[in-house]
Amino acid sequence: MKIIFATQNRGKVQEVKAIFDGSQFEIISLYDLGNNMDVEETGATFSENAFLKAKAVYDHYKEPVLADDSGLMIEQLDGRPGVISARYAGENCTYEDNNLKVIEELLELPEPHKAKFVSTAIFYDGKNTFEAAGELHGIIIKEQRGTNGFGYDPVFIPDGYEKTISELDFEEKNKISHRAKSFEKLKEILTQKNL
Ligand code: ITT
Repeated sequence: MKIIFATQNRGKVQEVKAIFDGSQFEIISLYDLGNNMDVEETGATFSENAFLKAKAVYDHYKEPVLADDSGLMIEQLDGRPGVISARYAGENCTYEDNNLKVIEELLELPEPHKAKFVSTAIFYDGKNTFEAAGELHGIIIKEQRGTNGFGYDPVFIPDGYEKTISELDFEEKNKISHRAKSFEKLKEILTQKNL
């Protein structure tokens, strides 16, 4: 079964394609389709935003769709950046802008800076909606380390590790990440439903 992944984030595409590799589901990204549509994320929750993305892309193609809404939640910042993780330092900001903003906000606060990544993954085919969530717990450090991954990966050390996610290799991140957990669960649901 072909499923369109409703994202403009190449890091997510690489991760989710690897998760579905070898399964009965073939993941096609908006890049593969040459489509740069951007869906406004007006929801108050990860779940609402994931559904908005899935529905917009379904309405366009009338084909089964996957979407992910994800972000970083920092305990000492009352859960920020949260649903606005992608644009925390402002519209059109870079990943580095966001990382520097988070580092600055934590500067005066005592360590450890506990945080978690969360992902809500959604499948939508115009009839069925299936949803699964995943989390990865860790701490935020005051410098950016490593070059792999994307987003806040250079400032996040998962619990049980000494390296940031950007210092881990792709396969390691894709074993432990919030997105790996949510999409593994969703893959399981889709397999059981025999869609
Ligand atoms: P799409 O909406 O097109 O899928 P996006 O990057 O805008 O792409 P989100 O709206 O879900 O995705 O925002 C997620 C942001 O949260 C992302 O841009 C990163 O800043 C951060 N984030 C999510 N998952 C991450 C991960 O695995 N590693 C690092 N940062 C992550």
